[in-house]
Amino acid sequence: MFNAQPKFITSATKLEECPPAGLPEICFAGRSNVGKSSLINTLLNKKNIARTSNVPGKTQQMNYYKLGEECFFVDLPGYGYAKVPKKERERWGKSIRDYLMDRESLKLILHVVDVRHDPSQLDEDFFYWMGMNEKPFAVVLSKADKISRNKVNQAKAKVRRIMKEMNIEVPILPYSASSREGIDEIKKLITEFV
Ligand SMILES: Nc1nc2c(ncn2[C@@H]2O[C@H](COP(=O)(O)OP(=O)(O)O)[C@@H](O)[C@H]2O)c(=O)[nH]1
Ligand SMILES: [Mg+2]
Repeated sequence: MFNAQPKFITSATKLEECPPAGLPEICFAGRSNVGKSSLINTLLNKKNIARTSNVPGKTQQMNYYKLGEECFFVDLPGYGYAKVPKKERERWGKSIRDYLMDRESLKLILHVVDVRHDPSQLDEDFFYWMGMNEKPFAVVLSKADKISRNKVNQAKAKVRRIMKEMNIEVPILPYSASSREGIDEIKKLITEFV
């Protein structure tokens, strides 16, 4: 699957604009700038198929990538970027919610959190909401190269604690785009869900 030549398919601003449902989908969610697009590039061994940037909030659409005839990767718009006008944010919020709740071919949600920061209120709301709705999801702790192993383990324990309070048990996977640490575990998880 990961060896297939990936292709950019389309950008959708709402559920109705997504390609016809069929192939299993894996989506990448999380705040702006946490490394969602980088994760897609790293998984696909591409420098820049998914647009990465230093300018948070730039990816405002659901971007579809097709891996051979096997599955879609969907890069979701990042949330929590204050400089985006409120109306805009509300519109994406609704689009993302509709997508997450109603997209029948969605098999796994990878929620990306920057390992250096505690999950925000929005992250926690997201965990809770995914748990309540029994959605298949996992947490990816990105940028693990930026702090010590010890700190990474602490961050992982903290997220596990937050989840436990919500009665949620999901994989929590530290990873780094620059060292590729953790990438095999993420690939394995994706393969299990596709
Ligand atoms: N050091 C390091 N930088 C990363 C990692 N992942 C992403 N970045 C950087 O973080 C910034 C935001 O990444 P991007 O993938 O565009 O985030 P997105 O907004 O969530 O899609 C970019 O400058 C990336 O190069 C990582 O694992 N390690
Ligand atoms: Mg992005």
